Amino acid sequence: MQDLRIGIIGVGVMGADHAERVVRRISGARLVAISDPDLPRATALAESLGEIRVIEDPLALVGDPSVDAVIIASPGFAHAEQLMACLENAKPVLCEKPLTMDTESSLRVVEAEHKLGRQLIQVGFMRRFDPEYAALKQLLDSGELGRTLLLHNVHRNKTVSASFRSEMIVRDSLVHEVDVARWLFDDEIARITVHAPKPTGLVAEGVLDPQFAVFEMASGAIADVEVFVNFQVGYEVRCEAVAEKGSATIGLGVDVLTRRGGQWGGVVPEDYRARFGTAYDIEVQRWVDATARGEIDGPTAWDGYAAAAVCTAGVQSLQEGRPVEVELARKSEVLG
Ligand code: ISE
Repeated sequence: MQDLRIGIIGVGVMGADHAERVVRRISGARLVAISDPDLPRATALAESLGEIRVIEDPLALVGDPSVDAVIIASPGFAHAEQLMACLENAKPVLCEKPLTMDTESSLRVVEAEHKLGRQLIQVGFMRRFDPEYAALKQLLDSGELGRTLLLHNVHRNKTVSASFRSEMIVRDSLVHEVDVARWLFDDEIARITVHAPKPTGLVAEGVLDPQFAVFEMASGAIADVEVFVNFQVGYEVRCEAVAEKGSATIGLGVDVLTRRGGQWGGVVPEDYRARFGTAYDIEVQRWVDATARGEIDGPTAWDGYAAAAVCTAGVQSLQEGRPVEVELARKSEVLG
């Protein structure tokens, strides 16, 4: 079996992390090309990782015959065009979240893939591959705790760049918990309310951080999420599921407890690369293995579309200060 020849579009923080991952930790795959508008950055990365081509135009990378499959790690606004190019060239693609920035373009991507009659798109909702989340999902699905009624989620970043505005907190950060809730409950989110509590004074005027979201699932279950992207301390992601006969919590960060200098404690990871490093490794390895079989093995384009629809309603809720119904096409009508 030939190695899968991978091209990566966008080598900022996440794309560079994936490039290193593919080169050093993933079997059955080889990084052959990268593309980024910041040419010096792309060139430096390519040189540091070995014999990797830099292809300036991302669409040329997709069409290049030396590339079998693509990882998209460019900013969300570029995804729609790049995903369409992957579909036109029949190239399997692992696309970082969000699938696209709005519901309409996400639905167009779902429809275009459906027309091809073959699933080529997997969305990078990496929490599904984190061993703790996977164990939580297995426990809830086993029915041991009875039916799951509530989810309490916490999602905190140490800091984000100054360009990260209120809407991005919904589309770029909260979107992870949108997927977690849909996945753990195996249900759609019918209604979303995003509250803007008193904002931290440590961000620019007008940025609504933290945010507190409530998802009402179609079945009536509820999930709440605190998203706080300028928490200052470090990266913290937790989820507690409350079920009929018990609760289960993951992400407590109690890996190694130390005692020294009259104090005890552990380490709060700096960012998602540290916290979800294993999840990313598992995600990419499983995507590579599934691609070799002509399949995908993770969140689908539909999952990306559903998350985009929830986030669109979430942004509206944040702006209008009221609960907003999620408008989702009927899956059976779109996918037959
Ligand atoms: C970033 O894009 C991620 O995906 C991280 O997991 C999330 O914590 C962060 O808020 C996003 O900006």
